[in-house]
Amino acid sequence: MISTILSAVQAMASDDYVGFTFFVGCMAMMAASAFFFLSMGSVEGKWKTSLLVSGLITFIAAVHYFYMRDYWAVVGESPTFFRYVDWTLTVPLMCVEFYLILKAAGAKTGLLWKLIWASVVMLVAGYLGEAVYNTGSGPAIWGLFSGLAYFYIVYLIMAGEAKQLAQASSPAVQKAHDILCKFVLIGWGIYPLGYMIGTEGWYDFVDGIPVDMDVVYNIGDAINKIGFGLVIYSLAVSDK
Ligand SMILES: *C/C=C(C)/C=C/C=C(C)/C=C/C1=C(C)CCCC1(C)C
Repeated sequence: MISTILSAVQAMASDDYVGFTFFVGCMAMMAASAFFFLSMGSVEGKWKTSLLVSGLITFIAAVHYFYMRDYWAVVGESPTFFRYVDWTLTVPLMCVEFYLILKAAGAKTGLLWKLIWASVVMLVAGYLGEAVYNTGSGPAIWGLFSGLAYFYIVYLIMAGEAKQLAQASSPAVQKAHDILCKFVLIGWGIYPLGYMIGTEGWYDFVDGIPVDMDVVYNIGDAINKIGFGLVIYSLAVSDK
């Protein structure tokens, strides 16, 4: 596998933005993981698990990025399968982050499961639209289902149960919750854009956008996975 990687690196074309962002993604996710894991030693005990989860999110992504980079270099197609396995592991862990910071205010595992189930529905529907029913109106229909689950998550954290818990939390937790909400609302909003660009059967207005779906997904992952972790990190160092 190493030799495959090396020969693929040598062969990477200078305009291969997908290959390039996969490569940078590997490094960024690894560096972020090292940072989050090593920071665990310098924060209060109550924040250690949150930082551990931040590190796991970027670490799981790093491993998948190595596979995806390789797959793209060798097969030359979008690594849809690895992409969705990665998301199915990391997005529920991002839901765990919400639960962990709100636990002191009384968050119950029921809320956690709602978030996790909604994220699984969102991702399974997205996978079906991208990889299984990816012709005709399939992508639009499954994309809609996926979008509904996404908005349910947005509702839970910005207006529903999680929001109420955040309001009953310390100012530092409240602030972190607000920023994480913005990541979900704006940062996660990058993904449906990539989906529309990359999946046949979507509206024509995105067809002309000269960016590859995987570049959009890779930028989204870097912003959201590392960004989420940094919000948790700054909460952990500011709230003793
Ligand atoms: C680290 C990975 C993250 C945060 C992935 C998030 C993915 C999404 C929010 C995907 C959402 C989608 C829709 C809302 C509709 C179209 C299909 C998806 C799966 C791209």
